[in-house]
Amino acid sequence: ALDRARRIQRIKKLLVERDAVLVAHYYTDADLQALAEETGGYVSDSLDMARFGHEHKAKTLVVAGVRFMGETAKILNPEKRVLMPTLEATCSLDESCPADAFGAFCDAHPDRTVVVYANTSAAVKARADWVVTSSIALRLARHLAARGEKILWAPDRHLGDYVRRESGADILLWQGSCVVHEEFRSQALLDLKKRYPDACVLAHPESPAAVLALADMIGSTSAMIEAARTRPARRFIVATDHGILYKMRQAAPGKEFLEAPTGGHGATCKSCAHCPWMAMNTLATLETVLATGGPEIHIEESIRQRALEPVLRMLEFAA
Ligand code: CIZ
Ligand code: SF4
Repeated sequence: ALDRARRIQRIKKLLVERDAVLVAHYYTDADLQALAEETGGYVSDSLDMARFGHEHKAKTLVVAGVRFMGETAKILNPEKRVLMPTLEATCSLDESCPADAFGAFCDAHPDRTVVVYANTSAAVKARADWVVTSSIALRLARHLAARGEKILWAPDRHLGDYVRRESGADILLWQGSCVVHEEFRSQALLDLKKRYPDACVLAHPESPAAVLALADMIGSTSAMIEAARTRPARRFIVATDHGILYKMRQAAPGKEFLEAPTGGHGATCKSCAHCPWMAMNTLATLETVLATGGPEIHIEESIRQRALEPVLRMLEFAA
């Protein structure tokens, strides 16, 4: 405990010395989220992390999350130094969608507007017409469908399928999925709902359709936190990475949060939903990156410039 306190003090001191600001995702450890909040940094979803990092005056951005979040920060801020506690923190969606294979898929469907999720590499974004996060996915699909555009959607098939069902848009799907949300089990969720009939079920659209069918509310991480705060229920069942509970409890003190049941193949704990890559962000790796100045995110300039267009389009559309 003493070690932890000393480490936190050192990180706070290094953030000041390095003119650095810490931006953390909702799925990272509570310690890191608290540190970001206490040091003038920010905790949010990938869209708001990008916005905050872009608008903040610090010369160095420290991104606690997964690699695509650091890359998005660098795409938007080439003049800033973007550090991450580890570059090994990838994402199963990003990994499912290599740029070469994705480029060939796009080439085979030239009549479709290419929409990629933020959870992709800079090289995949460079091939896209639009980048989206889950907070604006449905709204963008409706917007494009209203203009008569057909969509190629990558990489999350559950999110894409959900957006297709809700919007009625013509969507061709890449077959990626999130290892965390894919683990939620509909039958076990049904059993839990029977045990707690008063509970309100909040689900992230990266979850399978059978899970979404049991949800009272489906939305992005930020929308789920807002629902926890504003819905009258006293008890909630939460189907997304359990890192979000830190912010939910803060936003809705006194309410009770239960984790939606998983298949029991959690990478970091047997039955919890927690992203193994988000879990690589620790106080120790954060301290090291601040002390040593690395690892740092670099993106080839031609790729960065091409990726910047759809990222800016996203920010403008979201505004
Ligand atoms: O599942 C993820 O990685 C999410 C929800 C990212 C985001 O948009 O914040
Ligand atoms: Fe990727 Fe899923 Fe982890 Fe999010 S929770 S970073 S979508 S693997």
